[in-house]
Amino acid sequence: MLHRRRFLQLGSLGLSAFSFKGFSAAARKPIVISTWEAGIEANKAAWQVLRGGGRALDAVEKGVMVTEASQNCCVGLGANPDRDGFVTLDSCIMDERGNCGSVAFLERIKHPVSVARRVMEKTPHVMLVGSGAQQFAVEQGFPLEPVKLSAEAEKEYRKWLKKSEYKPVINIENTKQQNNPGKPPSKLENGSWNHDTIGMVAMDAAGNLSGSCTTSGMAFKMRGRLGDSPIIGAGLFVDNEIGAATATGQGEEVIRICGSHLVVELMRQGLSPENACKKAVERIIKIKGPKISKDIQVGFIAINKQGEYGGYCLQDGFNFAVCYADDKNFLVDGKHIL
Ligand code: SD4
Repeated sequence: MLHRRRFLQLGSLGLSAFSFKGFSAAARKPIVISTWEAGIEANKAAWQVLRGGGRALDAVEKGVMVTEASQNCCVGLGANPDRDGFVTLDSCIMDERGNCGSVAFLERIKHPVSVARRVMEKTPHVMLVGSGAQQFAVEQGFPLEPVKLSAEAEKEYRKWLKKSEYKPVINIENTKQQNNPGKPPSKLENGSWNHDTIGMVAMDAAGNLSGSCTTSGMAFKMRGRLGDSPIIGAGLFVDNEIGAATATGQGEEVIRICGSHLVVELMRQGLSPENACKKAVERIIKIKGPKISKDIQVGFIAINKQGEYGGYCLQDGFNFAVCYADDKNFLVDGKHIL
């Protein structure tokens, strides 16, 4: 009662949204953030869950399903294949109780994030891969989709086959965009984005956090290659006491530093989401030393229990979508170091 009266007094002075010693402002919630411009559409679906008082876990599943179903987003079955011509998908999900599920190297399933959720809820395990993951998905009632590349992926793959050069470069956006810092990234000449992942973290009205991450991985990758996205602690991490983080970019670099877990631990030490993401990017630079190159991109995004959000990346060209009201769903350019 005392608290409420004090809050009302402060509110009448127009001072409700601030903090000082001994009195902290109410957290901004619900809130959802997600990687890249496809995050805008994904956030809309997540917001429908959150605005109705729904659970963050449902929001982060529904949100990224939009991207998985989109044909030109380079995330789901419409995305670029591996170097042998097969689309293989990786995904994970984590809730406020530390429950998590993951699938990797999954073929012919439209919504890997939902299979990851079933792994979390229906099995005693965290991760299923390859044909075992597919078998589980089918047993759970997910239909097997035809083995067929989307028209765009087919075109790109044929182009790639001409040289078959194994030189994976992830998330380096086109020069046009790099010459226009601050402008939203432009699509590549073929109309698609040069990224293959969506990571999403959210806090619901009850103050609970969850996250999801889903990808087709690096285009024309070696068959069987996995990145960070399905790996809990690398591509995604949630700690309901502190915050949640997710990653995109060159998965190998993210795995090396347990990126998303690192971001959450840095927030535990008191860093803001943006500064925690920045420190994680700096760690990658430190580890790579002189081997750091303009061909590597990594971006992190994070939220904390106060509903503060932030992101940071290695180099120009990364952005993320932030949504915390019906009329607030916008893109933020990631600050960068290189
Ligand atoms: C991976 N991190 O497979 C993913 C790729 C990515 O936008 O983020 N692409 O390494």
